[in-house]
Amino acid sequence: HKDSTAKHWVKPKDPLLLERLEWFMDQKLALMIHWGPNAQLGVGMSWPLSDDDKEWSREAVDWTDNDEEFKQQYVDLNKTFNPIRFQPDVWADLALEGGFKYLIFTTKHHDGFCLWDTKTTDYRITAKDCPFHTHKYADITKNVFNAFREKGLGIAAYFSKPDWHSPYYWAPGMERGSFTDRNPSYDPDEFPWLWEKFTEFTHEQMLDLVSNYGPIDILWLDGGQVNGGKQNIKLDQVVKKAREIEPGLIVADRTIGGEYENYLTPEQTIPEHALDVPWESCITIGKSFCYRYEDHYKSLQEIIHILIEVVAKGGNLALNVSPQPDGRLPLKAIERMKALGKWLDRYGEAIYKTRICAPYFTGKFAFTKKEGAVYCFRLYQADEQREKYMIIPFKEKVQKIEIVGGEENISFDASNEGLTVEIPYNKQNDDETPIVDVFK
Ligand code: FUL
Repeated sequence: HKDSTAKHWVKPKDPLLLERLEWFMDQKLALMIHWGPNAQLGVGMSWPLSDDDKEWSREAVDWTDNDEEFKQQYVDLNKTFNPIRFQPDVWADLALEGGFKYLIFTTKHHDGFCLWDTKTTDYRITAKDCPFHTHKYADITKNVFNAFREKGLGIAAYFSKPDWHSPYYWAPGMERGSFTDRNPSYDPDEFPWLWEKFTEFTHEQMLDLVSNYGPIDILWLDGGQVNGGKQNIKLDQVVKKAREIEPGLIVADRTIGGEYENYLTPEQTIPEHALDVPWESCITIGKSFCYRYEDHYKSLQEIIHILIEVVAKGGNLALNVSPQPDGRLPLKAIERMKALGKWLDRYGEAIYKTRICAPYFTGKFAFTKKEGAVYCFRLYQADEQREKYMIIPFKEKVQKIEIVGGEENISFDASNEGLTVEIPYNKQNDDETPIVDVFK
């Protein structure tokens, strides 16, 4: 499930889509947001409903027996979800300040709860039994998308194809909620009429999002198993219709390979080597994709190093941040987002719109390139002192070397090993924990 490899990627034929993928590769940094009623309990999204082994449902529950009663409590969380401190503009402002270029938002996770005003189900944010339905921002997806779009940020709709709430996803006589695996809980060949219903339902939801919540840049389709093989939801048909509404729509049908996986989406991991196809790693700022009352947040240094490694290997980073049940982003996340934005104000030049450049990533050094310039990051580990002299393992001819953010050229010597540079004292950063030096 986790290993996306470049050989799965199929180059689209549509020139507009290729252009959109270049746009995608320019963006580099997405704010991914997993949110829903589950935030109230501070448990993982959807997975507490599953009987899967702990490894797969790794972020599910760590404090209950995961029994039937608990599952019912989870399902009923829509009746108490009332995020009265949700302010979409504040999220969008923070995203902008943090240097994020596009949003990936969970319109519907596997649990089936819809964060938009869809006619297809009552299990949604705007239905009467959800206390938030009277709020001015009740249509959360619409308000989030509009707020981000107004700030010039790109929009990706995360949409789970598996829908554990849909009656069409369960075989007749089968208890909804007897989750055993990644589903569905029946063989589509045995109940073709039911699968047909499920396919229609899914198409309607996807097309509703594309036609009424657009313009959408990316359809981020989770649940690769629902498409391939028997669980065929005729993605070709729905994508065709979606692209009539939204030409050039990027589709990330995860982990399935083929023409609807326009980019690869490794999860909680960075590929070992640089990949010369479009890709995006989704990585959480804490440990979980969902809001936890106690979570261990990555340090600014870790986040920056992850971003550099991802970009040097040719990918985008989708950094996941999960809002609290009241609608605000957690303070620890806000602090890191702001600090990341500050760092990107200075070094973003070496990140955004760059492409891969050998020797890519060595652990100590990372490289990117743009418009005839090569950028080099010297990454410092947490306990490392800043270096005054270093040998950059770059063997091509260079005319001059600058420190990004500073104007002056610095002196260097080219040898077989690479480029020996000396950092003038006044050009060294004065940050207490050195994170990187960036050369151009
Ligand atoms: C996975 C889901 O099961 C996780 O909960 C999360 O949404 C991640 C991004 O994708 O497949």
